[in-house]
Amino acid sequence: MQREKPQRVLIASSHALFGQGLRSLLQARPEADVEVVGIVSNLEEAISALDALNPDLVIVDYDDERLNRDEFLAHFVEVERKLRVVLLSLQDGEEAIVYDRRTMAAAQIDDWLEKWSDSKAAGQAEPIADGPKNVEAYARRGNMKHLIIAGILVVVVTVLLILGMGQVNLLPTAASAQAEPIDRMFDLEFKVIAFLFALIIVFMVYSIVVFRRKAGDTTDAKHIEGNTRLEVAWTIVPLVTVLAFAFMGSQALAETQRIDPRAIEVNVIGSQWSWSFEYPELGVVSDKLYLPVGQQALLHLSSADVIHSFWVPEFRVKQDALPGGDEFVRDLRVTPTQIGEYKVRCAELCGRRHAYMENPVIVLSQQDYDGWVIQATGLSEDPVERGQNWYTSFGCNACHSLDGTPGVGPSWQGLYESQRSLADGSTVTADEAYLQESILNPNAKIVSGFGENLMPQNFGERMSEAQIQDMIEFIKSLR
Ligand code: HEC
Ligand SMILES: [Cu+2]
Repeated sequence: MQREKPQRVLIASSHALFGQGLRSLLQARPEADVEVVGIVSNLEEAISALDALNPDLVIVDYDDERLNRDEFLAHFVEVERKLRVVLLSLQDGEEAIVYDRRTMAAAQIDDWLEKWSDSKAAGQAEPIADGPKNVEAYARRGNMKHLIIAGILVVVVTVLLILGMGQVNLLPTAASAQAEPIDRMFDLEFKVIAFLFALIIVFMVYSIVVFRRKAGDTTDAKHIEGNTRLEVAWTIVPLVTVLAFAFMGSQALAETQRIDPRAIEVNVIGSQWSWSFEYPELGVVSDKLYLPVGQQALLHLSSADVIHSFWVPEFRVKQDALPGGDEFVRDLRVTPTQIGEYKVRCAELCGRRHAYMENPVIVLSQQDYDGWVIQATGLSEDPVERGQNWYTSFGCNACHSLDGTPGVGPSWQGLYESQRSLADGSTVTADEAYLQESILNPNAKIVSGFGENLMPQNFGERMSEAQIQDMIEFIKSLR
């Protein structure tokens, strides 16, 4: 290549040998047509030399640690004149690596070094060069830097997202035992989703900002053929994650459906556009759902017309109410854990007033609930009277008389606080605890003269605690 005037070269190195060696090397090749106009050993010297000597090319000693390379490059990038900067690394023997600086921004140098090493590998000739090992290591260090920064950003964004979402009350208070596993899953899923979101967005935005095309750069991007290790990883990791969530999800589902044999049964009937609640054990129908706290309720859901869906957000669980009769009744189990007033909503678009299909759900303490039952069933406020009522409605009267005549079981006349002689020869005072035990667990103590297993064993399941208490009050009144 022939020029009108020789290229003016400035050498930057604090090693005298580097400058002198390079100068004699260049001068030994007159066909290169270069003139070494000066040797500088630090940035200040270089800056003043730029003005004084007006070089076309600056050759910087790549291996000179005393020379702050980054500062050098950053400075020369800002210089507006047409200037080529080349990094040169002299190797043992006859070889030298040339890092051609061109007019790249400091941030681009890593990419360029990588590309350069690629073109080397592809067999393209570069001026005076060898030693891709060094270059690769340098490029890898650059990639590592980006990975570390992006990794830190991912962690920061994930944490911020999780904290931020903690501020937004996505769900109302949890007021049922079933809400616990559901919220646990939600929580975990949100955290994983926050991480995934951060992973995608951070890498995307980081790439857009940091690796955007510089003005005037018309070179092609690096061609990437694929990365087996990365592809295996991003297949296996999500697969395992999804399987783990499927497993935890099915366990959570099972937990929400755990059966309590003592559950209160309520028939829930949806209709356009309200809910109705039937308590078959009490013979009560209500437009409000009353439930005692801490006790499982087994709701049998059905619909009088179209498909509705029973949903109390505080309870989390949700189930469709279908028309079509007994065959289509769906069950839902809820164990309220917090006393309070909630609202059932219809979660299935069911017509014009679907949004207003709200009925109160009132969770009461056991005591208040018993009070409501008494009121709703129109029963007496007097426990003795209620006990007398249960005496016939639960069929105790078939075996127990009130006037002293023995039947299948002993008469209840004068029973309370009397001495009972038992089949095993011992005696016991018929106090409240004895009466309660005799009802819940009749075989625990058998009255002498009467047989085992004659009294039904299941009153504990059939009768509520309150009813048993009424029963005892009634027996006490027969003293
Ligand atoms: C099918 C018959 C039968 C029915 C129905 C029955 N019992 Fe009994 N009950 C017995 C017999 C027999 C005994 C005595 C044997 C024993 O102690 O288990 C007994 C004993 C008792 C005792 C202890 C009495 C004592 O003298 O020490 C109590 C209390 C009692 N029953 C309550 C009830 C109540 C409350 C009901 C209704 C909810 C009821 N029983 C229904 C047969 C019956
Ligand atoms: Cu509806």
